[in-house]
Amino acid sequence: MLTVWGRATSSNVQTAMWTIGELGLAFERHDIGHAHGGNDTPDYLAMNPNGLVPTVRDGDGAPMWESAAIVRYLAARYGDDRFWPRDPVVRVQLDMWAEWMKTSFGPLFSKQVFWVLLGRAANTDAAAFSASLEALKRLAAMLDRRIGAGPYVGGEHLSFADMVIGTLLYRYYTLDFDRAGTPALDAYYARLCARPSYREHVMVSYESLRTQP
Ligand SMILES: N[C@@H](CCC(=O)N[C@@H](CS)C(=O)NCC(=O)O)C(=O)O
Repeated sequence: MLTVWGRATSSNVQTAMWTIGELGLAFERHDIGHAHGGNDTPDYLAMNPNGLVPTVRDGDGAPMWESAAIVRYLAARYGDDRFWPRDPVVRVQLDMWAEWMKTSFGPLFSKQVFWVLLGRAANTDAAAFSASLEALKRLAAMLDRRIGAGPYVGGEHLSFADMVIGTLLYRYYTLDFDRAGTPALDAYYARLCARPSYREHVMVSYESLRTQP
């Protein structure tokens, strides 16, 4: 049994939860963070000194944090060779895109677009926002070319890389802003939306984040 600490509205919690859902693992999740609080207690900080969510424990194993590390652990431990290719030569071609999402597309979109549009980011300068949208268009076009015919990031089969890459697309496609024309990425997102685990764990309203602390 996996125990997950983290609110359903957190994109990083969603990444972990979607993975758990796709792998069909048993879990219990506790709402922690933002309006729920609970991530600044001594007990929580002993598990995760960052005071962030998610934190995950597998049985009575040591607590894990950093959502992408959690995805890799779950995939390596419970996924088959398609979800977590055992061959490092194959796996790195997926992992570099997962890492790219966490370090390039993800921070740009979340910090410079998502939180700005939700009215929660300090940087709302119009020129800076427009530059961020142009930069995001270039990254979206890169991802569009990678996806190509897909159907998934690694080609024929869903993998751990989709968990890291696909989560933010829900916010990306449901917010109203000027996006790049990316037919392959659009089709990929539509395929994710057809997956029950994506619908359950990722397609979660973020409206409460506009107002809650
Ligand atoms: N790099 C970390 C980032 C974790 C993170 O920033 N979590 C956010 C939510 S997405 C958080 O804990 N925010 C404070 C809160 O929810 O109270 C990861 O991928 O897990």
